[in-house]
Amino acid sequence: MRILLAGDLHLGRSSSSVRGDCAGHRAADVWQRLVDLAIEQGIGAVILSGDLVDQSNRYFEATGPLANGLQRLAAQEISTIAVAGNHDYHVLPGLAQQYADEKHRFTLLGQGGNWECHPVARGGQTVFRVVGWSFPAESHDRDPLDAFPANLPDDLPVLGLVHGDLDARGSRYAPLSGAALRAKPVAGWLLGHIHAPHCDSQAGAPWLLYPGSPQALDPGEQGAHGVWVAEVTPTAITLPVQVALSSVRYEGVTVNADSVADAQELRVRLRDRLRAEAETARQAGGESLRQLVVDLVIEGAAALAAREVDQVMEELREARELDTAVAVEVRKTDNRVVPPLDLEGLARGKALPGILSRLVLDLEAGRNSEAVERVRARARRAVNDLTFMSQVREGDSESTFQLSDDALRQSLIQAARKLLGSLEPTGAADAGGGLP
Ligand SMILES: [Mn+2]
Repeated sequence: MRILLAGDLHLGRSSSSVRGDCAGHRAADVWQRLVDLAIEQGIGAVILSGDLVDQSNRYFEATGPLANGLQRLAAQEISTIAVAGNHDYHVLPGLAQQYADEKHRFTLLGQGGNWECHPVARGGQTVFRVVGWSFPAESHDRDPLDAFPANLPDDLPVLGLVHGDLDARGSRYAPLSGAALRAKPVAGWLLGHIHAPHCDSQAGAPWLLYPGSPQALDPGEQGAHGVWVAEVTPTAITLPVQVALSSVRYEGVTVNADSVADAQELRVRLRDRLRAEAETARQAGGESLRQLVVDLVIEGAAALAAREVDQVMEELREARELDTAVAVEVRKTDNRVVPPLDLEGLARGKALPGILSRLVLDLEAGRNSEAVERVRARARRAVNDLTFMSQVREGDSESTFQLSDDALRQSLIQAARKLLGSLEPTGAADAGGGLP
């Protein structure tokens, strides 16, 4: 029997930061595509690892599509088995009562945080078992495995099913120990909670799968998103294989502008790169993929004024039709292009270019000169001020701007190099000659 594995649907949500109509990009849309796939591929059971519904306030948006999909699956004798996550611990038990009938064939396992083992049958014969645990409350700060059942029947393969935070000690969302998961007598673990897909397998231990949200929902969740298919044999459950289903893919793209001579050459280089990215995304994303959302970084040393680069970036962000394999939307750009500079030469001067060049050289070499210390303290203060203002405005003590010492140093180098490149050529006359 082939089984379909998924989690973190978050029905009620849709992909964020996508321009225009959200049709096709809603979690409800990917759920319909999941159901289509399960029927097309003759799947025996659909297993879902929690956070099916985004929040109780999405109840009305979520329940229609959920019931419809369950009915379409049930009509093909496909059962759906799920556990609850931290987002739907309060909504799912009610829905499970409603959808337990033959018309929906929906089973919620492990209610109230009590492990439950459930047989999955096909044609009247039990093929494998699912052992699952549901979130009993909004948060849960202990490892659910502490209460894992001691005696599981071992005549058939078992799939473990739980929503929680893998190897994140101190997490409020069911911290799971990877070592403990691998020590359990199951064929594999279907996990939920982390939206980026990740499959991990070690010889002699059950595989661990975070299927990821089938629809990419947030720019932080890069890569191909979809569902996973595994085969249940009499003795095992094979390593799951991803089937891409998301209509949106988020990606970070870094383009090097080294030796680009003018704005037109930069446009060509960016267009070629985005075309290549779109083609790669299309090949990995299958027929469902409609849109590639790109966060673009452009770096390198080029004899282009910063404002010329900024101008091209703005054109890209506003472009509606890029001639690519799938539609590309440039969501965000970061201009890190610096002018090619003779820093050593400039550093011999006494005026501003000389001072800035010495600062850049010290920062790049990791030397803690007096100037470096002063600039770093100023920058650190500015970051702290931003954090303070954000906390006051949002009343949220968690919204701090995390900036490591290294990231701060890199930002200062960027800023100083950009400033150097924007100085008038008269400043450059200060270079090298040691003029008074
Ligand atoms: Mn969750």
